[in-house]
Amino acid sequence: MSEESSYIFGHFGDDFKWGAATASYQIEGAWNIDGKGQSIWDTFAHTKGKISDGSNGDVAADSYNKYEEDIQLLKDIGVSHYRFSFSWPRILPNGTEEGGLNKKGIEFYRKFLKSVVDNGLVPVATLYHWDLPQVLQDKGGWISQDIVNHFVNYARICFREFGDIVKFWITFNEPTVFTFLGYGVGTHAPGIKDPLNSPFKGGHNVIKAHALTYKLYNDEFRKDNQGIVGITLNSDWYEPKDSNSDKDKRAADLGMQCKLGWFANPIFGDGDYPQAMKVRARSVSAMLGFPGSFLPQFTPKEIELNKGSADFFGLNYYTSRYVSTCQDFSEPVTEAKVIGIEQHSDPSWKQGESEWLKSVPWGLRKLVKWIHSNYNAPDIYITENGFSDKPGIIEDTDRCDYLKEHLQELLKAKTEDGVNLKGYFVWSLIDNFEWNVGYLERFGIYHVDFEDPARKRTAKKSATVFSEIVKNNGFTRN
Ligand code: GBH
Repeated sequence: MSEESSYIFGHFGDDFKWGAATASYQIEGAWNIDGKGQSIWDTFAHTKGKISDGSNGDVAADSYNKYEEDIQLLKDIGVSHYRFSFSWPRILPNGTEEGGLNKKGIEFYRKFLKSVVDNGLVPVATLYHWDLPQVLQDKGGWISQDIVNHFVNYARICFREFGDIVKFWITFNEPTVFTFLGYGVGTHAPGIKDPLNSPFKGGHNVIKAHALTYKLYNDEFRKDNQGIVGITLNSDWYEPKDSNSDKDKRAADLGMQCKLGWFANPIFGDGDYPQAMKVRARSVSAMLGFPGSFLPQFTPKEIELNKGSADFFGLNYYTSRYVSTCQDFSEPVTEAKVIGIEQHSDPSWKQGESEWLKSVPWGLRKLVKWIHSNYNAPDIYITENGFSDKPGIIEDTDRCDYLKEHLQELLKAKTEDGVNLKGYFVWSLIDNFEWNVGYLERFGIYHVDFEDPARKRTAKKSATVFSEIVKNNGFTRN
């Protein structure tokens, strides 16, 4: 089952963008400072038993106060782009403009953005990296129809307040994750367990909100601001367990369609859910006595709006799986069971500190090729890619290998397969609050000491290794 890989030299091209990524709740802290409203992650992390180490993001890496240091770290590694996210409740504590705009929140982000550009860096803003205002969750969150307009209005405020500086926008980070883990499995905020219904209802609203936000930018902002707007989707690569088995091949394809295609096909494909996913949803619904289908339907007008509603494809990639079919619906019902795949991994794959994370560099090359050929060769930015280890590791050899090997595969995808790869953002700039596992798993190329009130940052070995690749814009003989 193993795949061969060779080492190549070469560079990514003159216009390739290098960056590092973070997200508001994972780094900012200042959860109740300067008028910020509560988010679903504040609520969730403050609920006993939800976070493995009992921690929360109240202070996190304290980037609310230390963003200038973070910006210096970006300069130190020589990247040109900083992917960060806006905290919706810091801008709109009550979720909507009628509920009051938080001037101090806007001021904070303007100060931050000014510092980013004054330091010669390009800001890449994610509008939604999971920290929904709690007040909107109290009204149903992503399951409620109303969320669509609330999101578009929030986006309008961000375009209006920051659009002169921010030219690179990502509407959503990983909708499959926040809908499925938040509303299906319940291991992420808001912690709802309803695997057969809510994630797809929520996802439907996410796609509508995304498409309307894209239209909004086109109608009201693009002419003056000249930016680009896209979305970040994540997927594992699914490889047939037995490459000679048609059944396994069908399972792997179904996996790709239901995982990546769920959001990618409406936005980058024909505007609708993938045919295979619609069929699967109907048969699972029938089997489990769910009337009709748990997968909602778009109207023809919505399909038109979805189609082509992104200037680029943001991709987060971490790992891959071998897959075969699965007909098991026993509790707990997982995303894989709903899709109908059984996942397998190879014991030779290097294991991260996160149970789910196994290093499979060739999977990334196959994945971007798949996107290239299925969705008409979009511009692709890798908006996240990274590896976890235990707290306190500075000589992070495994992460160094992971980054080098994944960038090798991307270089092949770009130079040998002709994939339109435009940039790469490492996850993450600094150690941070890793959602339901708190501070137990670390993704930073800079270490953060969470025991230290000063939240001291220290470069790991991977910061140096990554910075060398950035400097060479790839891999050179020397
Ligand atoms: C990204 O998600 C996020 O965008 C980022 O915020 C995060 O810090 C980073 O990755 C590292 O995790 O608990 O076994 O059910 C990556 C995709 C999907 C990976 C959910 C972890 C949970 C697996 N994630 N998955 S499990």
